[in-house]
Amino acid sequence: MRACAGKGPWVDEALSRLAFTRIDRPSIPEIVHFPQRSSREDFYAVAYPLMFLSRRMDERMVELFKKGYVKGTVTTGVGNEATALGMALPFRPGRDVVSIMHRDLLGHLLLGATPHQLFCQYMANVESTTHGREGNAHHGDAARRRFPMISHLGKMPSLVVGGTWAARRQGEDALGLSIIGDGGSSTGEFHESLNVAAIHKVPVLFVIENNYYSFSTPIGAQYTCECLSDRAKGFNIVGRTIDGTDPWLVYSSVCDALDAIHADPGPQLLECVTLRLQGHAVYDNCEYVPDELMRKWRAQDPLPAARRKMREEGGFSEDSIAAIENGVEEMIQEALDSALRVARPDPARQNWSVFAPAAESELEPFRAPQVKNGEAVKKAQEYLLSLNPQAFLMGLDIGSYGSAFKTCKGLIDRFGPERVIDMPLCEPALMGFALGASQLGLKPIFEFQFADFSTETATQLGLNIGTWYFRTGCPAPILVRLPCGGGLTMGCFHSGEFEGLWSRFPGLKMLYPATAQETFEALVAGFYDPNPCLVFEHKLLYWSKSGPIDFDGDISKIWRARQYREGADLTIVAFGAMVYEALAAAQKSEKSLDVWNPFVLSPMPLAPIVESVRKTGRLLVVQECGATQGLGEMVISRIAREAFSALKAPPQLVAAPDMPIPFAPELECHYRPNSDKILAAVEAMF
Ligand SMILES: Cc1ncc(C[n+]2csc(CCOP(=O)(O)OP(=O)(O)O)c2C)c(N)n1
Ligand SMILES: [Mg+2]
Repeated sequence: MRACAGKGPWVDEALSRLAFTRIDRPSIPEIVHFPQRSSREDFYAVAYPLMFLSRRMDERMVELFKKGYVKGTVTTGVGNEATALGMALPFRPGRDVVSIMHRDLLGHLLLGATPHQLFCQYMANVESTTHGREGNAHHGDAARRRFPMISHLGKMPSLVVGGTWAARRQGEDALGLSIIGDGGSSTGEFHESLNVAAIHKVPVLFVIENNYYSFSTPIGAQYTCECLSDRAKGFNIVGRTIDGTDPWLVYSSVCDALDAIHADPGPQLLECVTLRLQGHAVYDNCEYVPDELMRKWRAQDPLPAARRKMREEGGFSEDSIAAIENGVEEMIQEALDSALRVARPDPARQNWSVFAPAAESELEPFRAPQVKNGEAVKKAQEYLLSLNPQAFLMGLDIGSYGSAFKTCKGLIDRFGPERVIDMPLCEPALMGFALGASQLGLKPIFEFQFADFSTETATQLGLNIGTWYFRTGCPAPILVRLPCGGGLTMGCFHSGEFEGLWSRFPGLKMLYPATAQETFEALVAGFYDPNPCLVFEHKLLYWSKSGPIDFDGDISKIWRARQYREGADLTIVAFGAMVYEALAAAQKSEKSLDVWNPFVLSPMPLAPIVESVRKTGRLLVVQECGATQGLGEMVISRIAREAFSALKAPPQLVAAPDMPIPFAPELECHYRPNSDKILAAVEAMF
């Protein structure tokens, strides 16, 4: 084997170091990556030392856990080394897009992590790849395309699909590697990801590590098909099931699959029937696995078999192998000793910001005389797509149909189906796809058909994307558009707002415009911000409200609360379509009302509104959704704490009742706040 030019992963160095420990010939070859492949004669001299390294590191990790150095848990790959080795070895660190799972310590070592980093990660010290912000197997190197897994199984394949797709779209020949267990393969998003990859012909190898159990649940309670690779038929892709305890078979099958998906891009599914020779995690003694079965598995342990083959097929003597094992043990001990010397994280020296810092940028000014809010959405997207070749739109029915509310009409004609992409109906995988694409330099603009469907993506958007920067240090610039709100007789599944829900997830920015100008500004600011930004677009306003757009190109001025009317007697804070109801109430009222919209919902710029309340002494907040679903109560409590002494009356909230949004026009009208209700509330405050 020859080294793959330009690669310098830790294992190359480790293997060359082990080569010196040999007592007799032959030497340990260096690793090659796709499209080269190792010969069988060379294979075990690489495979066994690495599998041994992985086994011993797993065992040391368990020891450390028992001694209290490792927190959280340890889910070892004991028994899975042949699969982990064979699947990861051909991939090119930093070039291919991968996401490694909790039994793949060896996959991490092969694709860029060092033993020192892994020990640091498990001990959660300052040199852990997550800086102690996440633990256990939840690590990677997002900047080098090794996406860190999250606990929620089934959530990583879509990122690999999006990342690989993005690399390909930028002219690279990247390949993807996505791993899942037999249990994780039952999740909806795993299937969604296969479907998206098949439709968009993304060359991702999906590996299922079938180790017969999902925690304590045997495969008989997990699925009914004969092989998990049978599921490939549903996506019209190639699926194979192989013995995952045979490292050469796994390796050569993966190489075959990569040759095929490289020549004719598209996904493949490879099920490796592998072993879990220990409990699910350190706390699990595995008593639910019958003794006889465990004995049978132990006899199939891939490690002694690989050792034998290193001797028999690789021509290594017993002494050389023992010397290599000693060399591995020494390397592990060195890594552990150095990890134990690393400092613990210091809360006082943390950067606690959940947001990536924004860079200053001057943009092209944009002006339009009089446009409807929905037209402003279209113009903003047109502006962004034309100035940013890396931007693309994704959603349902946004292509020739122009999206449910026509806010994308005509964009496909100008920018083509490569940049205005009609996606299949699977919001969770689409959101993961957007995250993956954002890591490879593209800038997704994601349209939900209705804000209501955003609940489908609570994990992907709220947990994976929201925490991404905090965990990885890599920004996740994704613009998410949410057509929201009621007043169109659409009932409780098509009329929600959800800003309250999404505000509960740290790491997401949010904007809620009311005017055409604000709509344009919100989309532009959200797009250029390095963080995930949610823009709530009230769909009642799309075609009922209009105004000019005058954007001077200065983004920094956008992130501020908006004032619509100056008054001395009472401050009204209104969200979205309620801005217009508040203004109508102000028109009718005899009192002089100061009308505001926070506009930026997260992080909310309340200072000027606090000043307004200090001036007026009265605060009334108006929101369209129920009292406990929105941000009104939070606005009241924050302002009351800051301007308490200035208050002349208790602050009030006009909100819908805490109930689902009713359908019939009469019922919905009764349910929604309006200018009369606001006026009544204003009067009651004097
Ligand atoms: C969506 C989700 N539900 C539950 C869990 C809790 N959990 C963690 S690992 C695991 C078993 C996973 O089994 P499998 O996918 O077969 O992988 P294995 O651990 O066997 O490698 C479960 C249920 C989870 N992580 N994610
Ligand atoms: Mg399993």
